[in-house]
Amino acid sequence: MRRARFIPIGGFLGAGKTTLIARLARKYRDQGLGVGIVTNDQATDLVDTHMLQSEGFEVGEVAGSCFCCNFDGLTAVLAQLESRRKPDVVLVEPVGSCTDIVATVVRPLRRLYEDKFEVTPYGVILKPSHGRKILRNEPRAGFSPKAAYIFKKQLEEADFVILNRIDELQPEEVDELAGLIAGAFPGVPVVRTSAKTGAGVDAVLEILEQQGDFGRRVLDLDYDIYAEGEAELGWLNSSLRVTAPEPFSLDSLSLDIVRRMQQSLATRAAEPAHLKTIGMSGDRHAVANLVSSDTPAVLSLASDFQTRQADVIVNARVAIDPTELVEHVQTAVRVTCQSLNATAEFLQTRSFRPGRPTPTYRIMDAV
Ligand SMILES: Nc1nc2c(ncn2[C@@H]2O[C@H](COP(=O)(O)OP(=O)(O)O)[C@@H](O)[C@H]2O)c(=O)[nH]1
Ligand SMILES: [Mg+2]
Repeated sequence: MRRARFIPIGGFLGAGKTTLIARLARKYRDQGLGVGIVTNDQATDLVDTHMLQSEGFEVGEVAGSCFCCNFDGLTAVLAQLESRRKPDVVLVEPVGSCTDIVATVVRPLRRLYEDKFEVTPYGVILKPSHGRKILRNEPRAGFSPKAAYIFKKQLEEADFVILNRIDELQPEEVDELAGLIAGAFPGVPVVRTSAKTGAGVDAVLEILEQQGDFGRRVLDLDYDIYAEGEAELGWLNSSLRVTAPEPFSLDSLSLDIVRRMQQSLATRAAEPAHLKTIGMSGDRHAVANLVSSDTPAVLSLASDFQTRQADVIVNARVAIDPTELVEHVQTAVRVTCQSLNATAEFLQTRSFRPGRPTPTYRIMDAV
């Protein structure tokens, strides 16, 4: 029986996983292949899922727990995708604060589902904004040493590292980052990409074709530090509805919420790992993102649309108390809506610190 290719793409929060997955998915679709995508989050209401669905992809979502701790949730979603239209490739995005993916996802899948899936080499994206400081071991990298520990462990288990966002970097900055990666993880192939422009994405496709002894970098991981590092992040998913008597800009709504959050979090010196919003009105979508305190908020998907009603989802992962994070979101939404002469009704808000990871499987020996 033909096996589907299972393609995990890892990396820290805001590294560019969803953007790269969307690019790879388009390439595979253009080749005539059936594509499935699996997203993952600790809670429901995930911007990534809506964004990928808006591009017409088949997306399955594991919500409420990470794959590593809910391996059966992952295989159930894989089965659903298969029953809809058997995909040739399945692109899979683990939660950006998770690590130990090789032992808890790649190896169990290889061992238990060998007849169904061929697991490709595991690529992990390096996020330059935080990565430069963390790999230089700077004392103020934006996150605590425990969160920086997770960031480094994610890269350590990669079969290849994807040095992303080269469109934003000078050539010497790219070289410096490649040197830092080579110093910290000797011998690991590094691919330089821009998921935004598409540069280097063909090189990723080539590596994914390779067969060999991949998925072998199993981590020596201290789960106490890992759990504490993850729990330092406040997590929030909110859904809300915005209405106004006169049309307002869907793009301004999505971007201004993120901008205002960036400003207010800066007053608390709370480092954002990733803030994102999606504004949805009919089949129109606007997506805004912020990936660190020292980079600007961007409108990554423009709708150029004016509307009187929009559904909005806000996802925030920030080094701050989750209760306080709720206040920042509510204030940013309220002030943004006032400026657009609109009102917001919050439908659902979940905010929490991720719990201690307890993997379903952890396979340490070679598969
Ligand atoms: N300039 C630039 N922006 C990127 C690139 N890759 C991703 N982004 C942006 O970075 C933000 C976070 O990307 P996303 O794919 O959601 O990250 P994820 O959290 O790892 O899934 C979005 O605004 C993307 O548009 C890139 O190569 N260059
Ligand atoms: Mg994502």
